[in-house]
Amino acid sequence: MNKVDTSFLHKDQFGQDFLWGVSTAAFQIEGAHDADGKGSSIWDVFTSQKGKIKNGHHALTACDFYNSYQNDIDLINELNIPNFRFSISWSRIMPTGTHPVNQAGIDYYNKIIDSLLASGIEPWITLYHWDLPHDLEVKGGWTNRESVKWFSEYVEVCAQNFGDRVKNWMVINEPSVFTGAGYFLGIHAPGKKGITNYLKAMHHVTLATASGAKTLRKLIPEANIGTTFSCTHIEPFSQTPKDIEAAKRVDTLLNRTFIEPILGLGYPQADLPVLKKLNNYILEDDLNNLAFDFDFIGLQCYTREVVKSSLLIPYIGAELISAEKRNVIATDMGWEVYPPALYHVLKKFNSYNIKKIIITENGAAFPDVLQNGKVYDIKRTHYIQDHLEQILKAKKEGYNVDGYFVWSLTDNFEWAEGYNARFGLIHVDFDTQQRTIKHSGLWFRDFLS
Ligand code: GCO
Repeated sequence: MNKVDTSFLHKDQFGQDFLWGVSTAAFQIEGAHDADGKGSSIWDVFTSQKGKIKNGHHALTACDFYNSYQNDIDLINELNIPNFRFSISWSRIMPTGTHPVNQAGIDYYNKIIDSLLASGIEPWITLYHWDLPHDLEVKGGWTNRESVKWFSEYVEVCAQNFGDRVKNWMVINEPSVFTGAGYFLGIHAPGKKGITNYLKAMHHVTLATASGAKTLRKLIPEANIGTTFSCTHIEPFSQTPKDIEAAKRVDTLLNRTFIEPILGLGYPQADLPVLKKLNNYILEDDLNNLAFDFDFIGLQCYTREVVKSSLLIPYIGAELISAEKRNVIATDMGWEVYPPALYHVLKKFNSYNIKKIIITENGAAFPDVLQNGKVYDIKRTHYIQDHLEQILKAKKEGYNVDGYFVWSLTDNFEWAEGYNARFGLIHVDFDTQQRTIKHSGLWFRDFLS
């Protein structure tokens, strides 16, 4: 394709120091599910269970990044992307989740890091992107308070082996999503359900976030340490007091419950009474061990949710009115395309005392049109452009935002959706592993040139 029109939008408008990147996650791209000593993760087990993943998809191979990483790093370079976010597979580094370390796993990530640096691309590591070692789940996983210790030991191994070259770290990815989906609803790994599992996991993950960050700070004093949160702009379905109150409860759960404790504000129990049940699991010293002074917070905003009061939904008394029911434009994930959500989220999180905010994920799943060896995905291009416009709007109004990472580099394994949702700037033919840069990737390349 020829050079794409980027005249109306260019990276210079965001400032010289604005960070541009692309994000991925180990389980979604690596494949090589048992290569070179890797242990099973909860997602290896969950995807092997019938009926859990749409169309029976699994990630045994995924994008085969484990073997084709150099090719994909070359593609990152071709797209002019200076920062690459990837996660470490805990069970590659520590197959049982605790010592001993698997040196082949360390060697693999050293190759990734060294190849990125040799290509002039800055590595950004996410330490936990949902793939808990299965052997730890057998011991209760995140519902076991020991998980805080297990995680800190794993972080220590990563810091010791990669901290000499990797300066940018994210501790946990989207705690609200993996605890909610994996320990309350049972629709993600490990498939647990119920409020007790959920609240135990919530508290232990929050403790682990601070503990892991402290471990990084101790071992890599100059590191740029952050952690990431899913966040969604929440609006009431109507202006009735019931719907407004319901929207506040959903906002508390989805946007405040995990971030406020690490900012030293404690759990927002006053605005979501069910959180008072956390007191059953909070030990006396815990409240002093929930906070950490992060260098940045990663926000991952894709859409907005519209909320209606509902007595039928326990604990929260609210229901989300889907994009489909509201007859609005949506992505293949069923998420409304609503770019102002990003502006509102930036405005909201600027009200907290946060040093730097980076959009560590934003992107869209739409079907790709393949024609004559090219991939047309103009909807994805427009989605990215429209969200960048919202960032510019926020910046012009004085709100801090310091970077933007597209989700994702290539189409990949989209958890319970399998490969049905394509988020990549680069198309993957999963039968041949052939990569093809999409229109959106070419636009982003020229936007960054
Ligand atoms: C998340 C995860 C990613 C997803 C992406 C699209 O935010 O849920 O970090 O792994 O694949 O967000 O859903």
